[in-house]
Amino acid sequence: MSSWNDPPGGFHPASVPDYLPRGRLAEIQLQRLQAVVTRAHGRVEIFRRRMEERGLTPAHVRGLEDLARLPFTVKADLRDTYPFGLFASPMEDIVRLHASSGTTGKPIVVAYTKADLDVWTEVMVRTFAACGLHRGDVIQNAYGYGLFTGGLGAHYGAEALGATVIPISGGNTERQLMVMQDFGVTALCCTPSYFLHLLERAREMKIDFSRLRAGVFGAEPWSEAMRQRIQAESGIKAYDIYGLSEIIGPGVGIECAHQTGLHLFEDHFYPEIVDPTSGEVLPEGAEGELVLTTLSKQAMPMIRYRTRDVTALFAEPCACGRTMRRMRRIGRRADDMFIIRGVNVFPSQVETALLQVEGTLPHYQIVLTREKGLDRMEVKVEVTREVFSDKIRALESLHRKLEDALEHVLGLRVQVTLVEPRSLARSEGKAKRLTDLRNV
Ligand code: DLL
Repeated sequence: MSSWNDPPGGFHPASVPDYLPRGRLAEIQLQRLQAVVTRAHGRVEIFRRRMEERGLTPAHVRGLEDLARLPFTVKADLRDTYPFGLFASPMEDIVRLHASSGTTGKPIVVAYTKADLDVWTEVMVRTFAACGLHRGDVIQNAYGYGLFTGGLGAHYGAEALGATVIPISGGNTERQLMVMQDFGVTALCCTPSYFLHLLERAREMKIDFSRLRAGVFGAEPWSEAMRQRIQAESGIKAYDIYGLSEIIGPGVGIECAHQTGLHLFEDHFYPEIVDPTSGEVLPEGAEGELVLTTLSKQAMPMIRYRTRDVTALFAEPCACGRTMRRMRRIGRRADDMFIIRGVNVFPSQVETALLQVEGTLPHYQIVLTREKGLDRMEVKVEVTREVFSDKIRALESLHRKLEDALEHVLGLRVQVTLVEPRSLARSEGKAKRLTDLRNV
């Protein structure tokens, strides 16, 4: 029998949960929801207490619509119960811990049983398959190995797919490029910002990685404009992968070949969209905060976890045949908005505006300062080598175009500073593009 890790041709969709009829999927979801609520209620004190405060028991979950009655879980819950307070399995059953940065000095800790790791591997296999990868592919995994979930999460999935995995982890750009060329790498996993950096160095070093055909890029927001730029410059197909430590790590959602939204692995992670302020569930298609419930996690079930990531869900069938609902790419977080002179600004808007203008590189920094009580926003953006060596008039014209593009998108005139190519810091992991110096 064929399975999802066979090369195309032997591929048989019916054997993959991604193609389950919606009715059957809903049955599985409800069964798993009831089991996970029972588990969390029986084993996680804070969840049981919140249920009791609402007069609820697991028996109240009779349909998927009852999920909306359950209490939310938020990042602060992980901090307040640090390190192991939300675990629903005894320590002997926990085979892996990961950690991610929290809102204070301490990280948040997440745990996995053997069965949880198997689910994680399964969703990552399905992720790679959606990107058209299979046995015979050579996958370079440049997500960081260690407490970050990106490295090991992608690693075990790629191995189970039957691909050849290169566990190179993040950093050491020259070695990354050498390996990519010499080992005939066909797919690369890393953050989109790190790929831009690799691309730039490859050009300088005259490295050819013409066998590379896919990038599995995520762990940070990136715009559609950025994708177009990456694809045009590299000739590869750039897929958006989404996930978060609290839910499992990478492997919560992935784009298919049609690149029209990320399919969510709904048989394991149940999505809702809520109003970020009131918490009220919003109708399908509405933009709001993504809330996820893990349907099969044992060690650390998350019931209605508020991701703070802003998106929208849609259920129209996709041309790829997958029945799993899609979410729009995450352009922004509910909490990354800043206000300049009364205008709300999201970093993603800045990226979109900058990439509309020819002659700039996709490397930028937003700096917020306050002088005599007045907020100032400056956008530093790298120009291409060609523009940089151009006449002053060309630079002036580019400068004006960028300020106009930003004003058009933001509704605000901000200062643009053109900087030399390669003068802004590059990241090996998640990019940090905003510096707020207003209250220092
Ligand atoms: O970033 C897991 C991951 C690893 C995802 C590798 C994809 C690839 P955390 O460090 O816990 O986990 O960060 C999770 O990163 O809530 C989003 O705000 C952001 N994020 C992750 N993927 C995307 C994406 C990993 N594709 C947080 N687009 C999430 C936008 C993303 N934001």
